[in-house]
Amino acid sequence: MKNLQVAQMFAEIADLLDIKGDDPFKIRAYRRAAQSVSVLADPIEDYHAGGRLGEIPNIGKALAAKIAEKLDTGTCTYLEKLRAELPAGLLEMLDIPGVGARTVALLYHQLGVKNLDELEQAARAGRLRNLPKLGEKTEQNILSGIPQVRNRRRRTPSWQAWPVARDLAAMLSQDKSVRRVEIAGSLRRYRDTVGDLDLVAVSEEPAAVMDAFTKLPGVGEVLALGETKTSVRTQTGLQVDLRVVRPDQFVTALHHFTGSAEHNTQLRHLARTKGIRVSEYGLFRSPEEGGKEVGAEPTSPDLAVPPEADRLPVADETEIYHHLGLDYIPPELREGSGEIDAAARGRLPDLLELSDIRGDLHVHTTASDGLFGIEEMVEAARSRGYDYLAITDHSKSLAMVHGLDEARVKEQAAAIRSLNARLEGFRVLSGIEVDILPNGNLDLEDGCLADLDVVIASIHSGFRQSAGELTARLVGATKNRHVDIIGHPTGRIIGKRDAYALDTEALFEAAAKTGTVMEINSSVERLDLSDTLSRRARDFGLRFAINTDAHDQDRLDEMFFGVKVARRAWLSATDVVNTRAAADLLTALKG
Ligand code: DGT
Ligand code: CA
Ligand code: CA
Ligand code: ZN
Repeated sequence: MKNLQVAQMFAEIADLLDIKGDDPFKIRAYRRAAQSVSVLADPIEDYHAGGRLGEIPNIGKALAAKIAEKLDTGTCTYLEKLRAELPAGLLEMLDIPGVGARTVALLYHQLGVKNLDELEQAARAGRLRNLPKLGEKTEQNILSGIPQVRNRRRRTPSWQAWPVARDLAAMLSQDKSVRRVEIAGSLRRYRDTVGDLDLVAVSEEPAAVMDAFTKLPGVGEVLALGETKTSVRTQTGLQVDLRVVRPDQFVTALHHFTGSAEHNTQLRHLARTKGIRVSEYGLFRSPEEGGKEVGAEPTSPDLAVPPEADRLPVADETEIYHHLGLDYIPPELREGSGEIDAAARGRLPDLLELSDIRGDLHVHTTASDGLFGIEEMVEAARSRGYDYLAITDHSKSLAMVHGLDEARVKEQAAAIRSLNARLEGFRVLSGIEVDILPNGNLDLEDGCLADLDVVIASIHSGFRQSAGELTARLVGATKNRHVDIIGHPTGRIIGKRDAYALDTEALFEAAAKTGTVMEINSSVERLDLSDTLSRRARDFGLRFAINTDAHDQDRLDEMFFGVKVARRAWLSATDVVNTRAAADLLTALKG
């Protein structure tokens, strides 16, 4: 199965075109194609053999031809041509915080810098500061960013791990020795980054499964090969642990390897007090552990497998929890942070569901840096079953993306009013993502903001100010009576830029006073606020908006990941303003 290779081929083409400054629609077409191919359940070879490549979403004639060529010949002439035009080292430069395709192109064309090492030398020699739009500060940031790129790669952003895990699971489940494969570990708990991937397979022929696993396409080095566990590294450097279990062990094995380790440990302690032993092999009655008569045990309790006669039946994970007197705990909550106690007392939150979301309050259009017009974004929102959509383009200080000034905001709001007059059963909300300037002022006049339905205030520049200055900017924004939502509050880009130095406690306290809503930005690179910060914000009584910040139609789907963050933060629908009907929402925002 060559799905992964084909997806990577398209992703590389997209990056190279981006550095070349090619057409954004074309670049996006390649990124979408990479995505579609990476989530295909069947081998792409089957599509090719059946003449059905065109049936894959986002694959038109030209892309189908490239796939066919890759499968038939092992190469893609177009990619080879792009690679010949640009040095390979440019791609890793894209990983430096604050360095995008445009900067990479500039560094390459003006200085001939071709990779991280050369970039580091040039920056040390002070050769970057005189380039247009760069300056001494950027030079310094690049210098401090390079070691980050080298050191990173310890944890992988989950959005990159998902397609790999799905591909491997799908390929493996096609082997005839395998009955079933499931994704476990931190990925199943929807953590935002993962250390490695964990798969659990059910089979009565473990050796055959291990053999098939190590031979899957995309698998590089075999790190450990055992009877029940095998670890490999993919060609892209991700470790994958596979456990193979018997059918009767499946439920407890999946549970065990979903973790977290802390959750498992706490659960095992609780089980002991109830005379039950929990392990990956099963749930067992263990009277000597519950009663007073603690018998001498020959081996460690976690290594010995108890007699089959003591096995408790568990048809699914819910039954594991019920045997222990607990409500079912969803994977997102299994972090050992109070969930077991809450489950024992029937106090788990009624977690937010994707279907609770009634609209998206943060999207961009062609008026700033989006790829679609208002009506196209509305159409995409309607097709997702939403009741409303807020149009929140950038404000004027972001000149590079044609941010809106007061006059254009007014014009856009008028266009939205007349669009609403034509729409039935859907409401477009006028809005803006107004910049919080480095000096703390908002980028647009109060009078302009007052006329809008939704005002998001965000920071897009001056990230490297002191914690005091950054906090003061955000706290200042919460105090403006027209600001409804703080957008991507910490500015982190997963695996690329850390959250900025910021006193989040002070921000939450200020937002609680003014009733300002915190955004959970669901864009997969951001997920900002994070799960832990969102849970903390909830302690302050704050409300949340779960938004995608989509710059095109497809990325409205990333709402899914924002909802996962909210669930990991123990949020219910009542904590989230965009679960309300439009009229209710507007009252909540203005109240
Ligand atoms: P990661 O890979 O760092 O993102 O996090 P996990 O949670 O996927 O951790 P991993 O891959 O080391 O192990 C997968 C699961 O296996 C883990 O969540 C719980 C279980 N597990 C692994 N080692 C231990 C352990 O030493 N004790 C217990 N109780 N469970 C463990
Ligand atoms: Ca893992
Ligand atoms: Ca693991
Ligand atoms: Zn933004």
